[in-house]
Amino acid sequence: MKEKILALLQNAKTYLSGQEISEKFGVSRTAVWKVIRQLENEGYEIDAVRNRGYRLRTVPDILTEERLQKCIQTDWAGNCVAMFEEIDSTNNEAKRKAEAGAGHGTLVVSEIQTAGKGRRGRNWVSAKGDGIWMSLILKPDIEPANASMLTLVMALAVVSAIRGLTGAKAEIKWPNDIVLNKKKVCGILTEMSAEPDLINHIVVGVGINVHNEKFPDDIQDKATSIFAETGNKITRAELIALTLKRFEHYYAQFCRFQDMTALLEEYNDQLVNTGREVAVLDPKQEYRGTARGINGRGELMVQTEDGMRNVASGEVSVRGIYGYV
Ligand code: BT5
Repeated sequence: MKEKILALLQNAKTYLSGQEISEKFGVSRTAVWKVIRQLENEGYEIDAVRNRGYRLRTVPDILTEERLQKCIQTDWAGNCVAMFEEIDSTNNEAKRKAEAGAGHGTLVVSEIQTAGKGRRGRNWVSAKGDGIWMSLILKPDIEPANASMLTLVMALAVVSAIRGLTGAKAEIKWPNDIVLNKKKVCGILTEMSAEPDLINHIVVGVGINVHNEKFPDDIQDKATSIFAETGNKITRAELIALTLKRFEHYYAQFCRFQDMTALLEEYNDQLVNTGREVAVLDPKQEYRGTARGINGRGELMVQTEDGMRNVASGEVSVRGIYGYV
């Protein structure tokens, strides 16, 4: 009954009275009212006006396996989707799946993460319904030393997808953040299981804040969402599908040389750090300089008083001297 009433509301051009709905389906008006309440609890916004009836105002952005499968049009990325209502971390689940034999291109998505994680054990805020929390399993034939560059490849894909869907100028903050108006809208976490010269699997985790209107106090100065910056209510399934499509494109380019050579120009065009004063938080010794873009190895080139230094991701963090970027 719920699906039928929903379809009726979706197709209606104007208000539908409770009487009309109850007569159409031969159910009581109380039953209709109960369904309306149920839909509201699921996130549908329904105007109820005396003497006129009900009108559907907004449809929630519900993420389901079927919806994703419909939207995803790729050769291999996301060819198999595992969707969860709740999981500790999609990266952890993807690793478990990869160890159990899941193949290249398998995608894990969850509505909530109870232990979403960033780099070095940091926390990743992953509230329900607000964002995209997903992880892609890769089993590439590349050297383990080149794997960290896949974070940069995914960053290009996310930037391209956000720009494609919203027109907003998303930019990359090297190595693993995407920013909108200099605030963090996405973080990427790449994890690998490998032998000294053989990759078992790689998991590229992507967290994108889509609908969030507020964030916890400790990150609200630097975190943002697509909705907060653009006012656009995009559909998460579409953003996931476009990100995967773009990832396939950039990944093929990356695989040609197993590095960033073929993507250098495009990457540096999207890089927010270029020309900015940065602090390189090297555990051995922190230093400052001016960011000059990445090289073919995906390292950030930083001009310091003592000359150019190439900063490899993984070991260090880079912060803007005058703010987060
Ligand atoms: C990252 O780490 O930015 C990588 C985040 C990857 C998250 C995805 S979600 C799907 C998959 N499954 C996972 O468990 N993880 C991946 P890092 O550069 O270390 O940044 C972490 C820092 O970003 C935190 O310490 C906070 O300061 C901030 N932060 C936490 N949650 C945030 C959010 N939702 N939006 C923006 N910033 C956030």
